[in-house]
Amino acid sequence: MMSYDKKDNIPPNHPRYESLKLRARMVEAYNAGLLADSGLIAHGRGEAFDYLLGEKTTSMAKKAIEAAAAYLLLAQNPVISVNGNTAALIPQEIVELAGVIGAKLEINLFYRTPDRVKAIYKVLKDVGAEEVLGLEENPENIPGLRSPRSRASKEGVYKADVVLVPLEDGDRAEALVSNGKKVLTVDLNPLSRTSKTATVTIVDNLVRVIPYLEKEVIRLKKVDKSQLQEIVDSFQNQENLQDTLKMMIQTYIGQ
Ligand code: PTJ
Repeated sequence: MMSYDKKDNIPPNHPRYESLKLRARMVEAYNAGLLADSGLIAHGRGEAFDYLLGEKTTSMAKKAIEAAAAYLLLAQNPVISVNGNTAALIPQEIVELAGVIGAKLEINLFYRTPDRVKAIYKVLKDVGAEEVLGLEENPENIPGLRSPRSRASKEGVYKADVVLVPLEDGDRAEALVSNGKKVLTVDLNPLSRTSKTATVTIVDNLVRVIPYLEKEVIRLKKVDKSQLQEIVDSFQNQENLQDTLKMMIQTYIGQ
């Protein structure tokens, strides 16, 4: 296989160094059997939106991250759902975040194959995950869904009150919300059905979000529950999405 995409071949002074490094990581993850082929396409779509964000965490995203941290700290049963893109981009960070919150980790794949589940499980274990759900032979199902994404671990997503689902598909986001769960998502596309459906949408790159979210969780652990509740109550997802979209359009037309 040609090695043009290997991280080592990207000159550090290349103007798109960081973006190309991430791309190379995704190709490696695909070759290692972690990522769905559609995961590469999804990543490319994300890159385009990230370009419009200026590849930085906006003030709107910071607000959404604060709200997500508050939701996670108020939750009785918080769960982090892990797909191929998440495992490829930030395995260590997602495991650390789960530890800081006391959240469960559950593998949930749209393009589910036994080999991909095994590969993702191994990556999470290798970076220190203690328990990883989503491998059960007889899982529960989320009512209203027919794809493999209807799978939900009895001790995980099925009984969760708050679920962090980065790069979620629209049907599942809708089904989770309809089943009474608070859905926190990370999606660079503010127009996606998932973005519009979720309780909190963080429009930012997952690689920037998760370390920032961990810091916010640590900061907000020191404040009392009434303050966390205020953060949650004052967050308006639709308004936040509209402000983000306005910012992207202004970037595009150069204002
Ligand atoms: O691993 P699987 O089998 O569960 O499959 C995962 C993918 C992502 C392939 C699957 O869920 C899928 O097809 O997703 P979609 O419908 O293409 O949606 C992916 C969304 O994530 C798009 O709106 C992208 O803009 C966005 N996105 C891509 N990369 C990132 C991202 N958002 C945040 N950070 C990223 N790095």
